[in-house]
Amino acid sequence: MTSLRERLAKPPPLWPMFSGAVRSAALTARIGRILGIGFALCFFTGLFSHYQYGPAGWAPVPADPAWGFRLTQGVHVITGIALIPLTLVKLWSVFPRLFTWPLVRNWKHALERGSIAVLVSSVLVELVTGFLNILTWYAWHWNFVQVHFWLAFVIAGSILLHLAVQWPIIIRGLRTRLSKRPSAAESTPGALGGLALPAWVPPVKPGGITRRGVFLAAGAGVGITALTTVGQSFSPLESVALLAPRRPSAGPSGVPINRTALEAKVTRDPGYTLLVSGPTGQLSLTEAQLVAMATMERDYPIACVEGWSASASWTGLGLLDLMKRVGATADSMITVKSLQKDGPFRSSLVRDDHLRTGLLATHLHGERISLDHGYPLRLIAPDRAGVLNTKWIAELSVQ
Ligand SMILES: Nc1nc2c(c(=O)[nH]1)N[C@H]1C(S)=C(S)[C@@H](COP(=O)(O)O)O[C@H]1N2
Ligand SMILES: [Mo]
Repeated sequence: MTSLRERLAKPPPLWPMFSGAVRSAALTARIGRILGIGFALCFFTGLFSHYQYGPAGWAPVPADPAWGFRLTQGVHVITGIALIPLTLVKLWSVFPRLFTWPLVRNWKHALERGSIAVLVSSVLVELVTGFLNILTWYAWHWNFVQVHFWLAFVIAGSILLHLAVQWPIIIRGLRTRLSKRPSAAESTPGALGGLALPAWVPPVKPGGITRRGVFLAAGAGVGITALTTVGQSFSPLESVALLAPRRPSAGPSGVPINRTALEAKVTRDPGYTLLVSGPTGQLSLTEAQLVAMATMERDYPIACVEGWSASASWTGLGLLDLMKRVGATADSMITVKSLQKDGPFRSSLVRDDHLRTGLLATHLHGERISLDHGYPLRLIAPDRAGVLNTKWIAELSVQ
């Protein structure tokens, strides 16, 4: 009779064994380094865009440069997409470690494995739901923005913990040449953790893809995904934006539509008037009056939180100029309400530099604005998330 202890010393008969010579600490550490840089870029651009999405009352609202949000949100989404193949390659490179035997050696090892489980699952949820969000497919009932935001901190914390725990192996891996022929001890799951090899580990099989080959293939994968999506916000590359959910020039007046009038249940109203109210009075303006007052021209891009963006040139009325006629000042807070009856984006608040620079647009690229772009009147401000640039304005009021 073999004791339980002896039986547990060896993995069960059908337990997966990995004997390839490609995976190694040198490869994993290098992929990890790029992944770390990618996550940092994605995290900080995401934080900034989150702030612009719902700015804290005490902090100033940036409005300069006009393309600021376009850049940060564009980088956030492109790095997020590029992180998907890179994460998969990283997971592939350490995959055999899932099957190290014994599964758990001691409480410290259990804790380490637990923290990896948290890291991997939160990264996968974040990347997959983020990607579905870009495709505007909300296949869940919870609030995407809140979950995406808080999960990012769980990931950041788990990455720092992971770095701290693995630091000696990472440093050793980075110091080992990628092209160096791996020894048996270097290329097995146990060896990745710096352990001596038990006798049951199969010998290394020669041949197959090299470490350098994996590294180049991963680089090509990331490069191709980035190149074929960056065109959704960088128009010179629009023609190769094969994987991008949106093209920056596909839509009325050469600008994409986020939500159409039909989706928002907004129709043309011949009797339309804009209601403007403030501390010193009320104004009611017809469409003809608004168009007659529209003399200001501005080049402000539209940049959606879902990643696409497009340059656009608008004509309209200065928001602050109009609001001053009902007693607003540059320090006021303005509520913009849409004709849209329901939906999360039917109103927004404007203050600070957005109030001073914002435009109530009647024309886009010299044409009367289309119903889908917010006819008869829409808000557009520089360096501001698309979602806050309310379309089909019905009412403006000073808070
Ligand atoms: N009333 C209203 N305004 C809205 C929206 C909306 O759903 N309803 N969508 C916003 C979003 S998410 C974006 S990205 C921009 C896009 O403007 P566009 O459709 O003219 O390109 O409009 C914003 N304004
Ligand atoms: Mo958007």
